[in-house]
Amino acid sequence: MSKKKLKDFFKQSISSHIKANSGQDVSQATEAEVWAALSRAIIEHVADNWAETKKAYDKTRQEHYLSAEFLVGRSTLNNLVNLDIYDEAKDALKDLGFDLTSILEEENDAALGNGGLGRLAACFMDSSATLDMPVTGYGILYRHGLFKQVFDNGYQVETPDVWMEDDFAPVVPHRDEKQRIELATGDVYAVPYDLPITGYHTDNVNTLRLWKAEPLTPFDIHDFNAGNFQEALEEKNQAEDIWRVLYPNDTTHEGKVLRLKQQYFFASASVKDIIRRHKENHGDLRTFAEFNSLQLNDTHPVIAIPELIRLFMEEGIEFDEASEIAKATFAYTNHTVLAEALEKWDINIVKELIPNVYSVIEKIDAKFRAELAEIDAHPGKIEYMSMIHDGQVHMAWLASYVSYSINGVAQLHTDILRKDTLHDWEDIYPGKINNKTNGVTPRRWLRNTNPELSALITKLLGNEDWVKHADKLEELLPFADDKKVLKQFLDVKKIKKQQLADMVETSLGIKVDVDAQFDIMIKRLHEYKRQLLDAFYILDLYYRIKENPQEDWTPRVFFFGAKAASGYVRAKTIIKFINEIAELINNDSDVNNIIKVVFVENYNVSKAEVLFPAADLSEQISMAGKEASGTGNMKFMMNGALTIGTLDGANVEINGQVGDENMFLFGAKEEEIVEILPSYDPKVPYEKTPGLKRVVDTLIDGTFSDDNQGLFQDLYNSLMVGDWDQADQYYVLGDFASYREAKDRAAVEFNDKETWARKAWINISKSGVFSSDRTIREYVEDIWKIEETKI
Ligand code: 7GP
Repeated sequence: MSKKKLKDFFKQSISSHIKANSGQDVSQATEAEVWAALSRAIIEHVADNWAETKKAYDKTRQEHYLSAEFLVGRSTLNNLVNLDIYDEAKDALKDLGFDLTSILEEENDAALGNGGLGRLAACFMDSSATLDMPVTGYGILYRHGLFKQVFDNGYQVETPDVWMEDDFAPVVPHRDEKQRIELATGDVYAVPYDLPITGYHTDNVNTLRLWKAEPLTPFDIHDFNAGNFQEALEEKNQAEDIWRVLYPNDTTHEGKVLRLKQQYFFASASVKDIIRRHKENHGDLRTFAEFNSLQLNDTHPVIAIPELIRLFMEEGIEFDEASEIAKATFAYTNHTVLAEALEKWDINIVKELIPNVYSVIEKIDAKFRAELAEIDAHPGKIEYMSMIHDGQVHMAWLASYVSYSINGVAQLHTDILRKDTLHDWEDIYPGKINNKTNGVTPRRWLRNTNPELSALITKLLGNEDWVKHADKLEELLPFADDKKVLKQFLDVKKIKKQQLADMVETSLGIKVDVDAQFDIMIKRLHEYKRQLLDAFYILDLYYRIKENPQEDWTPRVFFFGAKAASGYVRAKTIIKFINEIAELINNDSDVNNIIKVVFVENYNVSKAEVLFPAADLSEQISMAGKEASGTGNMKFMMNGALTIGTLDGANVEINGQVGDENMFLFGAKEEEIVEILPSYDPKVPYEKTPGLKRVVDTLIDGTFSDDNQGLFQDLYNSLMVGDWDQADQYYVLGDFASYREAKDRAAVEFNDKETWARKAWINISKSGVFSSDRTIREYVEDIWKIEETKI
């Protein structure tokens, strides 16, 4: 289509969608209505290709990515750039009297995920489509995504995320493809809503299929006519509870049941959908594994395994054959070695909610035990590794047994899975565990969030090929010695810092100096990630500046963004502690012209898009061995920030790319931690590291107030009281001295702008391997065995 035709198409399509939706002329429409109409126009624009893509994929071997989370964020800008129709849409809107940039601001984030694992799934969707790979995502269309965080007197308060109250225009329902889901509490329908996933400069349009639950009957007419309105709606409410909220609080029995219900609901609906398509396209169920593979994104969808076997048995296939098909179909990704994240379900909950599925799990368990007995495995080992023991169903073990592939998400993480978390599986099934180091999509995280840096890169490389072939970024390396280019990079960085500064000033009323070093830590709040270590550093720095105000301190702004799980009290205490430190520092005129602390409220994908490009220093400071990979580390690197980090997760691989001289490494290594912890006494660094006692004691000496709730005392105790496996189990005090040395050094080095820019430039040049395109190619070749299927 010519540019003129495209623009006319958008004008016409947007106008008629608005008319159809509101009965009004486009000139009367609100910006939110225009955004919705634009979303529909995009769907209209891709509809034919979308249908054709589905057809093409149905003829070939396909991958199905099952995930309880897809943290997609906004879609519209991404679609416009991918489809190469940004300018036409912009011009069309201009003619209609609207400004595209402000229309795009109307889009709410689809926050259908918590953090790393969910955002990774979204990046994988983008890369799969871009590479023309037959991959379909399956998840849940949560009515309320991850909670909205507000701060009240520095405390995190959770409020509902009302992102789709006015409907969600970018998805289309397929009611004819609904599935009936069998639950002991009453069957429900699963209705699919499809989000088109465009790829960068390709005609293929992939699908993210998100399920909503509906009651079998809309309401009970007899109850209603009898005046029992509540009762009449009970079935409807029960069904809607299933998709009401991402991760209901599962500390109660009811919460646990609901969560298992969600998992089974979307796993069953997806498996049924995949079986339906297979039968329609290939007829014979026995060829299922030849044409389909299902990737389990952590343990949440693992219940799909017994469900698939159960459905095959319903079709007359014997258990043994059905389970062999399952073994050739499923692959499992592990995203964390934290013990509490390896999901287990009480037998009774599973039995009561999905009795027919439970009996299949029993069969799998028996088969597994028999197979292990045959190879003379130790009975104790068999018991430990079995799916059902200690009154619980062990989802990670179920996945590990049945899946033909188990993968970790960075080399170090995979090594730890092999030698530790899953070492029994590695013994018995050597080769099953493999590594797929994470990646991030350079479309969203560089091209679209940092158009200024992208333009510079494109100018230097002569074209935009790097957006699809991120390895080409390496050709930027020679410019590391080009002073003019480094100056241009610094100019871009300043623009991005100004944009963040503006956001912070508007939303929080805090003014920051864009010439200061922007030191940013954004990720979920967890003790192992050690936001507390950063907080202690900042507080220590505050005291040092107070003592020596005339020293030549580098101006710095410390940014945080983090949500804590609503039931995770200690994480919420850390948020309060940081907010207290921010209050103290930002209001102290002795220091607030040198340092400031900004805790960005309600950190989400859209805020991340402003934060990553503005960073000078990227905080990746987890205790070594705990962060499976990290993906924020990669987004910072691509945008030219230097990493301060431990040798953990993918930091190890970043270090492999840029070398020690282009990042700030500190802290105990994973193999050292293993040696140190058994005899570690946090009181030793507490007493011996100058300045450390002073900051730790602020938790109990009245410097800060938690309104007498004992929260800070508990945080203090977590560091200082108990044996090695209780006190400071994330080695915050142990690593403090080394962290302070590294961060002080990073502050001094920042003053040499050109050297800093050179190092940042090397980081950008070396970031290509962290494109999720590379990751997806590895999944495709080693696990999925699917082929590029271009329409
Ligand atoms: C995260 C890991 O913590 C992070 O290191 C990794 O980069 C990311 O997955 C993607 O692989 N894990 C989770 O989000 C997670 O385990 C628990 O969620 C349900």
